[in-house]
Amino acid sequence: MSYVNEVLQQVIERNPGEPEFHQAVKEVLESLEPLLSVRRDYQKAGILERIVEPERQIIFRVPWVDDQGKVQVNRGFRVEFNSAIGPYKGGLRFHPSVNLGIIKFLGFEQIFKNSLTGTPIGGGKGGSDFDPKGKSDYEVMRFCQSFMTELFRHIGADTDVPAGDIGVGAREIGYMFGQYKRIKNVYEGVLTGKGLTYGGSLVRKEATGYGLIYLVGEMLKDNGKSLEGAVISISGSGNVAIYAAEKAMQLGAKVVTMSDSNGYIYDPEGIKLDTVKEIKEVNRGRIKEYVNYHPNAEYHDGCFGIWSVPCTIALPCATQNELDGKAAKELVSNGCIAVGEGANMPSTPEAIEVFKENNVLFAPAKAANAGGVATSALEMTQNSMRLNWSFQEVDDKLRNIMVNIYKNISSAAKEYGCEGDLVAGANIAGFIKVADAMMAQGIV
Ligand code: NDP
Ligand code: 2IT
Repeated sequence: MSYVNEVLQQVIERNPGEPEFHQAVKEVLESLEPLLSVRRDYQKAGILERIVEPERQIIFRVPWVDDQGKVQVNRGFRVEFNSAIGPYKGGLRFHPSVNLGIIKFLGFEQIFKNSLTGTPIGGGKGGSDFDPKGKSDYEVMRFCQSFMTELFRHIGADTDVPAGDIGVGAREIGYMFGQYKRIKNVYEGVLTGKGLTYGGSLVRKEATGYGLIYLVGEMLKDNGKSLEGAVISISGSGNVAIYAAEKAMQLGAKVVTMSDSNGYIYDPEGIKLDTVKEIKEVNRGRIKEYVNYHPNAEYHDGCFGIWSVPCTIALPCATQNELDGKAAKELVSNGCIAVGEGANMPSTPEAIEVFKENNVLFAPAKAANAGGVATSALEMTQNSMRLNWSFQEVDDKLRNIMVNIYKNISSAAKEYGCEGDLVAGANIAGFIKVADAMMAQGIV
C-alpha cells in the first residue's frame, strides 16, 4: 500500500463519523503523490501522520439563558491544528450543523490556505452548533460571552487568533472581543474581523469576496479570458457572496443569482446589490424578500437548482458540498467555463471530476478564498504595529497576495507534472512550506 493510502486508511479508522474531514484529507493527500515520490524524507519524518492529527482539540460546554429565561446548552469547539509556521489562525462558525468533523475539515484546509497566503499563520478553526438565526441581540451577546468565558484561556494574539466564518460577523466578534478583554485585562489583537473603531482593518469585511475575484481574474487572464461581460452565478448571500458580487460588478460582470439556505433568486437583468445588502446586512432577512423590491426577478425554493441557471462563471459562496456532480454537469452543458470556490469545499469530488474532464477552469477554495485570512494577517500586523493602513494600502496588498497565490499554485502544478490542475498546485504549494517548517522543528 502506498504511504498516502496507509495514512488515509488510518485517518478513516481513527476518526469515525467525520465524512467531511475524510473528504478534505483525501483530496490533499492524493494530490501530494508526485511530491512525495521525490521527497522520501517526509515519509521518514512521519510528516503525513503528524499533519493529519490536530495539535490540540478543545470541546466545551456553552451554557446561556434565553430571553424566556430558559437555560440553553450548546457545544463549543476549537481545533488547533498546526502551528509550524505561525500562531493558529482561522474562523469560528456558528451554525446548527457544526460538529467536530466539520471543524476538523475546516481546520485542516486552513493549514494549507494560510501557508499559501505567504503570511506567518498556522491553521485552526472553531465554532459552535449555536444557531444565531432568530435570536435577539442580547441572546447572541450572552451566548458569545459564555463561549469566550471558556475560549479565552486557549487563545491570544501570539497563540491562536480566531475570526469570523458562517454565522459570525462583526456583531459576534465585537461581543467576543469585549468579553476577552474583560476577563484577561489585555488589549490585544486576539480576534480579527474587528470593528474599525477598536482595531479592525479596512478591507477585512470585503476581503474574501474581493480576493476571490482577484484570483479568478488572474486565472481568466492567464487563459486569454476576462471578467468583463461574464455572466456570473453566485450562491450564498452572506459576507463572501456579497463582496464577490460587488467586485465582479465593478469589473464589468453581471451577477444573476444569489441564495440562502431556503432558496435562490434569479435576476436576468443583474442583481441589485444595494437591495441584497439592505435585506441581509441591515435587516438580517431572507433572500426571497428580493422579489418584493424587484418583481421581474424570480425566487425558487431549494438550493441545488441555482446551478441550472445559465452562466459563464460559477462562484459557490455558501457552504461545503453545495455543488454536486449533477449540478456540475448542468453548469458545463449551459456553457460555464470557470468556477471559483468562495466557500470552503463547496464542490463535491464528483463535481471537481466533471470540471476537470470538461476543461473548466477551476480555482479551489484554499487558494480562491484565501483573501479573507490573508487580510486577517494584515490586521494582526497593523495591531502589532499599533497603526492603521488606508483602504487603498490594504486592498493593494490583498491584490498582490492573490496574484502571487495564483502564480505559485500554477507553477507548482507545472513543476509536479500536472499543469493546469490548480487543485494539485494549491495542495502541493501550501503543503511544502508547512512540511519543511515541521522538518526543521524536529518530531513535535
Ligand atoms: P455568512 O454567514 O455571512 O453567509 C453564509 C451564506 O451561506 C448565507 O447566505 C447562508 O444562508 C448560506 N448557507 C450557510 N449554510 C448553508 C447551507 N447549509 N446550505 C445552503 N446555504 C447555506 O458566511 P460567510 O459568507 O462568511 O461564509 C460562506 C462560506 O465562505 C463558508 O463556506 C465559509 O467557510 C467560507 N469562507 C468565509 C470566509 C470569511 O472571511 N467570512 C473566508 C473564507 C471562506 P442562510 O442565511 O440561510 O444560513
Ligand atoms: O475560512 C476562512 O479562511 C475564514 N473563515 C477566515 C479565517 C480568518 O482567520 O480570517
